[in-house]
Amino acid sequence: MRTSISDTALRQLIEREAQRAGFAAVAVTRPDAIPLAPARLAQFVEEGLHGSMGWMAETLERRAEPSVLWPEVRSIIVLAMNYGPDTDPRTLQEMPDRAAISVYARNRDYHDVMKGRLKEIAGKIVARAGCDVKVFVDTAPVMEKPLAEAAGLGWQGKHTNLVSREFGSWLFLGTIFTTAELAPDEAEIDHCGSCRACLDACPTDAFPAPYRLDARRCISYLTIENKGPIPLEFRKKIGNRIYGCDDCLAACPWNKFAQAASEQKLAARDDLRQPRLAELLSLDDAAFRIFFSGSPVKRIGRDRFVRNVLVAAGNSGDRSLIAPCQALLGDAAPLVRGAAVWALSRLAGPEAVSALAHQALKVETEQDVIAEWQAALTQSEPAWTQA
Ligand code: B12
Repeated sequence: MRTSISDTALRQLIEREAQRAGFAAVAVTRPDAIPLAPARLAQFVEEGLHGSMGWMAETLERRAEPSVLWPEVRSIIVLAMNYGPDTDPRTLQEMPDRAAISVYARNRDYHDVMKGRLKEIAGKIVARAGCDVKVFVDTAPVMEKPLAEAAGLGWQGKHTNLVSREFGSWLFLGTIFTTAELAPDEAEIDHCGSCRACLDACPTDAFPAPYRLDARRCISYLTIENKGPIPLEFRKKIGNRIYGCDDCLAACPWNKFAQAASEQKLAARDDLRQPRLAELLSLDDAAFRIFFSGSPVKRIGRDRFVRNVLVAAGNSGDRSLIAPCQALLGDAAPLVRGAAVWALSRLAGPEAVSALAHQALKVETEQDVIAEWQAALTQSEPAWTQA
């Protein structure tokens, strides 16, 4: 039941509360404002571009149309939080003994930071307007980017993420669905022009065309969503990126207007700015959980994380990492053992690799790890001998 608050007063309340909660921008759209999204999402899934993210296919219908997710929804309030970095994340690529954790994951999990605040704002809206609300950040079947574009917060750039003229490519998105009828804002238009900086910046050629991403090739997917071994063709290209990737975002010229995040919980934790690979390689499950407590990194678990660090170690050319990589050959997780084999094949000489293989293959039973050894033994030249 709607109480007597005027539309203007409700709008003012939403803007005031969003600002108080630390959101950089807020705007409103209608549930039927993204008519092109269902077909595009369906095409994405039909072409298999979502890879192993089976939940994208399972939630297709309600994800594509907000009114299928919640038939009573009348308005969608889209909120954006700035997480702009204070330095260019690409500078880390020149430090091969260090790990690059993508900007979004260098402090608290943004889901946790945003969800509580969205609920507070939603609570205030309910108290004043007597409407129903639902709050979503990231994990719900909601197409946040096209909704944000329709609300006018920015446009979906060629890298497919929302770009803002005020905050560049560094915004997190969240939504409040409500049964209240709110006047919608005007959609933003595309300001990418002929620029293709983000497309050219991708280390793994993950964009089959502008505005389309093949998640299976995206380093973010490969290091976070992908549960198995990282396909060989991408390992060298991943460099030292151990959790997510910022290259397409960081290349965006609109970042010249971006501002460093003022939100302390989203500004980088000092020890996650450029952590040493050597230290990360030594994390066991307990140490991993403590080090990444409250961080989004925690959700991939220690084994997948160490797999990623081993790929970066293999790319480092740093022979002081041979010993910690070798220690992981006996790890309980086949995923870790396999990645350790690859790292050593890039760091140690052929004689050392062949001696290690001889020992390991006497006891190894996992097919994936055996295949890694076979590949390591047939590799003609280890990386450290190359220019
Ligand atoms: C699945 C997912 C991923 C997947 C797939 C990414 C993708 N592009 O789909 C992976 C794991 C790869 C990923 C990576 C990242 N993600 Co992500 N991800 C999501 C999630 C959960 C769903 C996105 C989705 O619906 N994808 C399906 C595709 C079909 O939708 P789409 O990208 O909007 O596709 C559109 C275009 O293809 C377009 N299109 C197609 N053809 C054409 C043609 C023309 C001419 C035009 C104009 C458009 C167009 O139409 C489609 C529909 O709008 C959202 C959260 C959410 N619930 O929305 C976060 C989200 C998109 N991710 C986010 C972030 C921060 C990231 C990373 C930057 C993290 C990192 N640093 O590693 C990277 C960026 C990689 C990239 N370039 O996309 C933020 C983006 C914020 C923003 N400003 O846009 C979101 C919104 C989470 C959040 N709540 O803030 N992510």
